[in-house]
Amino acid sequence: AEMETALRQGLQDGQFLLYYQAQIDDAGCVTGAEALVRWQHPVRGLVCPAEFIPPAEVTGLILPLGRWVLETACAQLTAWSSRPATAHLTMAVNVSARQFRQPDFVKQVVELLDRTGANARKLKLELTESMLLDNMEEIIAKMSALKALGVGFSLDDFGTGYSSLSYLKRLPLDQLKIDQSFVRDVLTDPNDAAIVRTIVALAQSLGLSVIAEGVETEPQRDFLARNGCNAYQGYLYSRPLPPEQFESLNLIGV
Ligand code: G
Ligand code: G
Ligand code: MN
Ligand code: NA
Repeated sequence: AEMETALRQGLQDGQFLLYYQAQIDDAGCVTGAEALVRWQHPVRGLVCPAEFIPPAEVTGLILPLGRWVLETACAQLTAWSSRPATAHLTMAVNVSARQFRQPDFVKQVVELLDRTGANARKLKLELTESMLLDNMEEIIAKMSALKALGVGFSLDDFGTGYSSLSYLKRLPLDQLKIDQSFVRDVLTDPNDAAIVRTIVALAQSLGLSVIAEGVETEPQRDFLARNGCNAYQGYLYSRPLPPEQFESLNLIGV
């Protein structure tokens, strides 16, 4: 209850902010960013999402918070579009289960794309496996409606849940995102190496791109590249950064 009050107050007082983590292509260029929410609490300091996303989900405050995240990320996308150095950047936004299940979620996205003037083709929504398990028809309908506008979909934390091939085939996805738990020990744990190869093969057979998260070292990146990964995200390239610092990265090439 204390947390709920604090979250409510935080939303009212504008205590939330977005950090941006670079996404890198095979050539080493920054192609876009993942927006990651932070809570700048007046007393607690900078609070990580692991601490406040779960209670925000339980209390339903994830709905106004999620709307704020999407709107802020879209406004940033529009700002980037207007400058040559950043015009090519895409924006990945995490969407929580409860947020996506709202009956009017598609309408909300349409309205905020309108309001911010963001290019839908540069917006990518990150969904997780667990949230896609029930009500398949409704999920596909929502995803298809957004896809028709140009919005892309990436399946986050991939490999940590359970997705059958036939099930994945039905979803209008664009990308699988290899969970960082598999990337961490990919060079020393043969099981993780096998999982990574399997995810890449799965993505290829479904015609999807594949991004690895949590890439921290050059050898990890090389392993991933050798095994058919197309894109990378992790501390090797950049930590999640406030917008001004993100914009001062070398956005053209590494
Ligand atoms: O930001 P960090 O790098 O600590 O992310 C921790 C977790 O919080 C990740 O699982 C990420 O998906 C989640 N997360 C970060 N930002 C958002 C957000 O805006 N919305 C939702 N639903 N989850 C987020
Ligand atoms: O949405 P998701 O749960 O995937 O969020 C990514 C999380 O991983 C965030 O908490 C982000 O800060 C963290 N992260 C991003 N890159 C790295 C990395 O290279 N190493 C580690 N350990 N964590 C990372
Ligand atoms: Mn994510
Ligand atoms: Na993830």
